[in-house]
Amino acid sequence: EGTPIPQPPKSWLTGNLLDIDPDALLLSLLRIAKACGPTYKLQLLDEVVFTGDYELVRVLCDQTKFEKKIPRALMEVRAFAGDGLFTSFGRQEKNWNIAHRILLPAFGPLAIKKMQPQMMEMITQMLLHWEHHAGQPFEAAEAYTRLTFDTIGWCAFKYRFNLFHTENMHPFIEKMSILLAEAGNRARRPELLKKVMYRSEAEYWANIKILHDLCDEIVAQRRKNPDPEAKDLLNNMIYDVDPQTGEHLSDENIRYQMVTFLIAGHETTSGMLSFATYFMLKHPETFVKARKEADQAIADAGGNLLEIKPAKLVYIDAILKEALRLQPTVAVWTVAPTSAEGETLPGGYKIQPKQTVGVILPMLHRDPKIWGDDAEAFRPERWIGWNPPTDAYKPFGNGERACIGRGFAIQEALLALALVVNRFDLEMADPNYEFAIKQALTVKPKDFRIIARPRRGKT
Ligand code: MNH
Repeated sequence: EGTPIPQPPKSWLTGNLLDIDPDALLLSLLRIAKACGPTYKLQLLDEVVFTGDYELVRVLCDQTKFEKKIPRALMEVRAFAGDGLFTSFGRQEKNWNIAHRILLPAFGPLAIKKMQPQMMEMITQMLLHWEHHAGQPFEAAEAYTRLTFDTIGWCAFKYRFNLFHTENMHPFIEKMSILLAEAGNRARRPELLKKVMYRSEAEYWANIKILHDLCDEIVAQRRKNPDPEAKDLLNNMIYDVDPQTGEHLSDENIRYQMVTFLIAGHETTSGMLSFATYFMLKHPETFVKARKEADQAIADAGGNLLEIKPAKLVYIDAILKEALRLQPTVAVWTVAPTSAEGETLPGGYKIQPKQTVGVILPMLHRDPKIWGDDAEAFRPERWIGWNPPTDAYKPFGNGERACIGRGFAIQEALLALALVVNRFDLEMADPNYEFAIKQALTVKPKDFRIIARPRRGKT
C-alpha cells in the first residue's frame, strides 16, 4: 500500500547495514540521497525512513501526526541519561511533564540573562588560556569544549571542572566520551553479543557509575549546604515545585537531568563555535564584520563585559545561524507516527506505526527552493531582516521536544565569539586545511587547528 519508498539494493543477510559507515553516518546518508533521492528507506536493525525534503518535513513537524522517537542509539544513552528530558519518551512519561514545566522557565530568557556573569567568567578563562598559548596551534573543537563544559558545570550546578587549569580533560569527560561512543557501538550490537562481551559490559556500567556518583555527590553537597544565592539550575531542580502536580523532581531524576545537561550542553555548542570559527576564517570579510560589531557592543557597554547586550550582536548571531544551517551539530533527529495506523507522507509514502523517520538536516537546510541558488554558500547576510519559512530550519529540533537549552547555547556562543574576535587575530594552523567533519553523537570539524595571537590592528 502507498508509493514504494526508494531503497538502495539490500543484502539478504545484512540488509542495508553495509551502506552505512558507522564512523561517518551523516556522509553515508548524504551519499545514499545522491543515488536514491531526498527520501529513502534503509533496512538497518529496523527499517528506517530518511528524508531531507521540505514538503515531507513539514508534515513530520506536525505534532498531532508525529512525535519524537528515541532510536536505538538514544535508547543506549538512556542507560545513563535515564528519563532526563533528552532521552525521555515525552508526554507519556510523567517525569518529562514535571521536568519540562519546572525547567522551561529555568532556561527562559530572564534566567539566561542572569547567567551572563558566570558565562563571562568562563569566557575570560578561555581568553587567558589562548593568550598564554599565543602562536601555538590548537584544535578548535577541543578548546571550545573546555569552554562549553566548564560553562554548563558552572552555570547549571556551580561546579568547576576547571578545564582551563589542567592539560587533561576531567575524568568525568573522558568517561562520558567513552560512553557516548560505546552507546553508538552497542546500538549496532545484537542483544546476545552484548551478553557475552563481559568485559566491555562491566566497563560500561563502571563508567556509568562514575558519572552518576559525581552528580549524586553534587546534589548531596547542595542539600547539605543550601546556597540560595547560587541561582543555578540545580536550585531550580531541588526546590521548585511543578505548578500542575505540586511535585518535586526526585533525586534520581535530578541526576539524570544533570547528566543530560552535560551531554547535551557541551558538544553541540562547541561544534557550533568550531564551525562558526572555521567559516569566519574561510570568509575573512565576515570576521571583519563580526569584529566591528563586537567592538561596538563592548564600547557601548563602556568596556564592562557584564553589560554587553547579546541582543545587539545581530551579525554574530547570523554567523551562528548560518553555521548551524550548513553544519547542524545535531545532524539528524527522529520521529514516529503518533497514531496506531501510521501515517502517509506527501508523495504517498506510507510510514508504519512506530516506524522511525530521520530528518537529515544538512539536506533540509540546503534546499535551493528555500535558500536560493547560493544555498551552499556561507552567507550570514541572508539572515539580516529575513526569516526562513516555517519548519525549513530545524537545528534545535521540533515542537515541545525541541532544545530547551537553545537560549543558553546562543547567549554563551554570542558572548564567546564576540570576545574572541575582539581580542585575537586568528588564522588556520594549516592554510590548506581541507574541510572534513568528525561525527560521534554530534558533528564537528575534523582536525581543525587554529592559531590565536593577541590582536594587533584596529580592524
Ligand atoms: Mn539541545 C534537545 C540541538 C544545546 C539541552 N537539542 C535538542 C534537540 C536538538 C538539539 C536538535 C532535539 C533532539 C531530538 O529531537 O531528538 N542543543 C542542540 C544544539 C545545541 C544545543 C544544536 C547548541 C548549539 N541543548 C543545548 C544545551 C543544553 C541542551 C546548551 C542544556 C544546557 N537539548 C537539551 C535538552 C533537550 C535538547 C534537555 C531535550 C528537550 C526535551 O525533549 O524536553
